[in-house]
Amino acid sequence: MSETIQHTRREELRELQSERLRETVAYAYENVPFYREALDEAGVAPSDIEQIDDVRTLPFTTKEDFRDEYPDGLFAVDDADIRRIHASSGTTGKPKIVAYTEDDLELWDEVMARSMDAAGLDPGETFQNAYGYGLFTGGLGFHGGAEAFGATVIPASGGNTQRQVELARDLESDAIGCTPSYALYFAETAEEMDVDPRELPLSTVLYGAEPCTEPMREEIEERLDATGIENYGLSELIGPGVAVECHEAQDGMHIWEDHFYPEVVDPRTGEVLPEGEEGELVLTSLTKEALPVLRYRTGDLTTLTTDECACGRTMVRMDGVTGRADDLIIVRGVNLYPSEIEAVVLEFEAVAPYYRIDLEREDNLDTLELTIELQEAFDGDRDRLRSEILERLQNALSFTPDELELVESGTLERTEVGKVKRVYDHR
Ligand code: DLL
Repeated sequence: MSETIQHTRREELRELQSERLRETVAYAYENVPFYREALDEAGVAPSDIEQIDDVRTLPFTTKEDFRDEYPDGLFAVDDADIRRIHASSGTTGKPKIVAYTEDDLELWDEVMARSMDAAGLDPGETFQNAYGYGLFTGGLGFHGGAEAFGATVIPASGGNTQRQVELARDLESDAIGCTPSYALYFAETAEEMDVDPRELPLSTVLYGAEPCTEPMREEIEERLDATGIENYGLSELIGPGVAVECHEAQDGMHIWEDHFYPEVVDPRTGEVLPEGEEGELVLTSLTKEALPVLRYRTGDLTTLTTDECACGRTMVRMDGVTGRADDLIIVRGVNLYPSEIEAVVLEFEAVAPYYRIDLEREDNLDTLELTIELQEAFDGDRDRLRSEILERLQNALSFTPDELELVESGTLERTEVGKVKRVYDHR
């Protein structure tokens, strides 16, 4: 882990990326038949790759490729050189199996330790790791990184929330790592236990693994009186540790692009978009051994910027993920992402950060029902609030749900383990 690489001049970084891309493409071509065929078919030889922009000549790798090559068709090393296996948390179809050599695990520790530093943690502080341990990359990814960074790790894993509150209080955890929805559930559980979550020693929440809008972050920060730092990553590339916000600016996540090279493409045409335009994030690993990945279509929608960051780090930043290309809800011709609905409804103070979207099809017509939870303290006029929310949705998104239900605090199901599910498609 070095300060220097994080502050490298961009021209130098490009040189490093170019060199690493040349190596990665040659290595993948040599060791993974899948890539050899894909490159041959695209008419690209490893020797054609000279500098980092040549990445654009490479074919994409997709989620389907991972599924087709299940379980180990994309691995570039012998089984005996694999030290660890993880799997993606996909809810449908076969999981994506990913592998790590010893060097890959070291790399993972390094990028995660960097993330902890960017998040503003200090070595010696106590990190409560409430990401799930197991095949999911969240638990062990944060665990290794926190140890490498020099933190004291509490391997709490997901769930057991009352105990987690006690641990945070009694062991004086300085930071907690968990999904954003779990951070709120944690705060809620503390309140039920008559522990004021704001009084807990926690000063940083390293949240990630699922989308989190700005109002949701504010809610987390307010409820826990802590700084919320967003983390992004995916198993196919390594797990968490691909990108993280810096605590200095909290303004987009720095991508550790000396190891993961980002592009943003038009999700429909695959064309590379200029900086600042929103599209699908595509990532190429530059130093991975067991599982090199060329131009992986993440499905995650975001924007990139190389504008100067207040923290002085020079690495490109990505915006919070607005949605996944496959999360797009199309109802009666209107295209929407759940996060857009979330951002609008959470602007209302009376609304708690719990909602669900139910999609049905009646007589060949799609309908969307939105259920929103009210804050416990709300005792205002519900009908009025309802019409205000409907009006805001219509103005902001040109969309009105077929039904909008406001329910009491505590009604909607909480996610204690794993990723939150907000959209229920019954069509
Ligand atoms: O979720 C890795 C991770 C663990 C990241 C802990 C951050 C913290 P997967 O289970 O493979 O890996 O899921 C990857 O989750 O493609 C995104 O769709 C989503 N995702 C991850 N981080 C964010 C985020 C981990 N900050 C998939 N915002 C990704 C929105 C996120 N979506």
